[in-house]
Amino acid sequence: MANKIILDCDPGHDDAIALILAHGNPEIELVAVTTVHGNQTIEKVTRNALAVARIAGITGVPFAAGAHRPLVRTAEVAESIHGESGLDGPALPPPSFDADPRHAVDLIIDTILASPPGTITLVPTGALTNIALAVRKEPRIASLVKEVVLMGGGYHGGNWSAAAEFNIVIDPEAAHIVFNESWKLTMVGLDVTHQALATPDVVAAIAAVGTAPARFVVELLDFFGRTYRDAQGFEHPPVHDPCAVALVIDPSVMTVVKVPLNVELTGTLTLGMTVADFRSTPADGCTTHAATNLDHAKFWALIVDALTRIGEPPQ
Ligand SMILES: [Ca+2]
Repeated sequence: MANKIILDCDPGHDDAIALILAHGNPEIELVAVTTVHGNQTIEKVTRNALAVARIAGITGVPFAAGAHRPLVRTAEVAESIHGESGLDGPALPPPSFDADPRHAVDLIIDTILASPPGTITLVPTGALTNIALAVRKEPRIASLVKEVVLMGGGYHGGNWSAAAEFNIVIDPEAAHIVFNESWKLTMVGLDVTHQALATPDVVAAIAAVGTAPARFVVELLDFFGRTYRDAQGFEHPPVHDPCAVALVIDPSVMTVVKVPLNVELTGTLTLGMTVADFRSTPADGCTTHAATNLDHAKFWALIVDALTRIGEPPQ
């Protein structure tokens, strides 16, 4: 039986690839897509999500816009990485359907309450604002979801500060709520995603699929590669967000360890740091996990496989 997921995202080049992977992989049933401020404004990332839906041929799945800013902090976007549109590089078609009229928080809650307990996995790949608001509005979802598998954080270091990763540091209070809930949570952080590099052989394998969605991904990776080289000194870009989807598809794609995790809210140098306590065996009540090592070949094979299955969707 396919894993039902709600993808809560801020497309974003790597979010777009996460969406394509979730749609194209038969182990995943995409039951809702929600958007959150982050890589760009909520208006832009929602438009981008709908454009990706059209390119990838995603239909019959509700898409809803969520929080336009963090719980406490001023909104901050990642234009240096994702450009003015949030998805610079390829041409973006107008959407083929409208966003769901509900707020993302309500779509998340409605979807979980309408599903059998333990069947929905939340996959956040942006700031955790919507997820935090959802569990505050409807606390029952904490025990009703199967688990939370999120892209964000990292125990070795940051990318938006020395200590903190972008998704966490732009809304650290929301992340603190989500990391301290009772649900099973797995942090797919920079420790793993910085291994998910789109090397030239990877880009060639995607290009060889030869379809419009594959060309779209190649154009995304071309822009993303340039900004990651210029802004962060990477030779090849780390493609973060599909790693979280890949873990839901196939746990053998990475190593995961149970470890106490928390989010720093008061550090002057370490705000938004995800602190992992590796000193001893976690207590029985520990529900947090961290991904550590990625199988690079297996991960990228999933992306190529998803694109192959998607083929040429009718436009
Ligand atoms: Ca993202």
